[in-house]
Order: sequence, then C-alpha cells, then structure tokens
Amino acid sequence: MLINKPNDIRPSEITDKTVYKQRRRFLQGAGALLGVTATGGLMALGTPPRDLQGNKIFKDLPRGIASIDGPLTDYEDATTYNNFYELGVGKSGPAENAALFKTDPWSVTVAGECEKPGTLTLEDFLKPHALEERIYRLRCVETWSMVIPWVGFSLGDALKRFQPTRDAKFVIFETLFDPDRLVMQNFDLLDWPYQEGLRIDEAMHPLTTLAIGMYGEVLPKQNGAPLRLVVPWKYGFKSIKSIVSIKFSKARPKTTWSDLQPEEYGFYANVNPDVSHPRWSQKRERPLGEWFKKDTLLFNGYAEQVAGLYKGMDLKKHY
Ligand SMILES: Nc1nc2c(c(=O)[nH]1)N[C@H]1C(S)=C(S)[C@@H](COP(=O)(O)O)O[C@H]1N2
Ligand SMILES: [Mo]
Repeated sequence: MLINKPNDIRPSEITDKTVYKQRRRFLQGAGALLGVTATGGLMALGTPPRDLQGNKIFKDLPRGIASIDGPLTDYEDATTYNNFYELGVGKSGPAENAALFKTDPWSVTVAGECEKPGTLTLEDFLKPHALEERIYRLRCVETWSMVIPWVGFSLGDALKRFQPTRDAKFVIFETLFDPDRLVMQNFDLLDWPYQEGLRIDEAMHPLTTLAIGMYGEVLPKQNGAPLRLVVPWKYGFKSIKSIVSIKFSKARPKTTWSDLQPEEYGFYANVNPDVSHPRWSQKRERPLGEWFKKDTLLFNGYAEQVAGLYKGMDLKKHY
C-alpha cells in the first residue's frame, strides 16, 4: 500500500530502542523455550513454534472448502514480510514491533442490525466453532502473493449466532485501537482504527474465513493475532487483522484504503487481472520466495466459488 507520507518514515526511526531491546529479550525468551523441544537443538526462527513435545498446536484438522494443494509460502516469508501499518510501515516493521502487541485479554463486540448484539471474550466468541485448515492464496494489491494454511472457520457461521436482521446489508470490521500496544497508532498514518467492510452476501459466503492460526500454530501477532479476516478472492487489504468489532449495517461503510485513495483502492477489491491499479498492472504477481512472476487469476482463482456474487455487475466499475 503506497501513500506518500509514511514512505518517508522508516520504522527504525520511530521505534525507540526499548522496543528493540524488548523484542530481543522476547526472542531470547522464545528461543530458550523452544530450546527445550524434542530436538534439543536451536530452532530456526523460520519455522513455526511447536509445543514442548515438538508437535503443532492444531493437529489433524479437516480441510476447509476450496483448499488448494500448495506449495505453501515459507513460514519465514509469511511472518517477516507483512503489511500491518499498526505495527510498522515497512515489510519488516510488523514482525520487529510485534512483541509490544499484547493480545491477551481480547474481546469482540458484535453490534448493529442484529437481534443478539454483545461483547464476548475471544474464548466465548470462538467456542462453538470447529476449526479447519484452509489453504488459500492471498494476493496483495501490491502484486506479491502467498499460499497460507490458515486455521479458522467460516465467518458466516459466527455471524448467524448474532441473528442479523433484514436490514443488515453490510458487515463492518474494526481493528483494535490502542496506541500503547499498536505503536504506529501514535502516528497519523491512517485514519485509525483500520476499518473494512463486506456486503452481507460476501460475508456469509463459506470461503470468507475468520482465522486464529496459520501453519498449525496460533497466528503470529504480525499476521493479525488473535483474530483476522481472510477473504481469499479479494486483495489482501480486505483481510483486516486483529479484529475487535463486527457491526451489521444498513449502509455501505467507509473502508480505510478506499476512503484514503478511492481511485486506487475500491470497496470491492476483487482480484482482477483486467482492472489495473492506476499506477501498475494487476496482470501478474510474484509469489513470495519465488523468482518468477505468474499470471494473476480472476477472483484470485476462486471464480467458481464466488463469481455468482457479482452477476450482472460491471467489475471494471465496481473495482
Ligand atoms: N489492521 C490491518 N489489517 C491489515 C493491514 C493493515 O495494515 N492493518 N494490511 C492489509 C494488507 S494490505 C495485506 S496484503 C494483508 C497482509 O497480511 P499478512 O501480513 O498476514 O500477509 O493484511 C491486511 N490487513
Ligand atoms: Mo496488501
């Protein structure tokens, strides 16, 4: 995501030394903990953490709808090359500033056009849902892409519990606002909190995922812990991280990027190789960790599942 202001600022100029020190201490702590694993050796940073027996936390999950067969993006690439402006404007900033981001306790408020609004602890919010492994492509509007094995469930299954009314035409999501924990919120980079939205039928589509983990582990903070959206047929900026608020709405909401630069980032943001970004083509993409670009697919390869949602709509106009 390119805006002029933040490009001039490097996260290293903003993050003060204590943050770096704390991060180093955190990593040493994590290393010490991981050092006791079955292998007894030092675990490389580029592998997902395991429990003390060396096992993944989430094991043998059933595969979610339309999961693909990889190859997966390397864990290290997926966790050190991030977009998460609340934690840094460069690609490495989010991982570097993650240690200060405390995600426990966490609660989620569901409000707006529904019969059963409420604020739930994360635990209560998640309790009824069976977890799946959902292996999806994610395509950033900046033209890089990944394949991630998410751990999660369909957003729609959660939304139904709150009984949206007939007036619920859109769903609005918000990221936590807490400048003590999300350091870049001390700066006027975006209109905090980050906000995203979906049409209700998009939100109810079974492919639309709430993720709490990836690669069999809990979500790393830089990837949007403890709860994020994954909308695999849309550009990555729709997949809002670290969600604290979900609201049903009659009206289409403001969304962070399309509000900031409407000609560049649309509300729909469906991946579409035939609709160029004003400053670059969207025809090709570079999978993280690979040298060669490949063709970008309409709806990021999920046309079979989701094209019906946009029947009769001019995708060039509703970009
Ligand atoms: N709250 C919040 N959510 C966000 C972003 C952000 O800056 N803040 N960046 C978005 C963008 S542009 C992308 S491409 C994806 C990146 O997810 P990843 O870092 O897990 O790959 O997160 C999206 N969700
Ligand atoms: Mo993105």
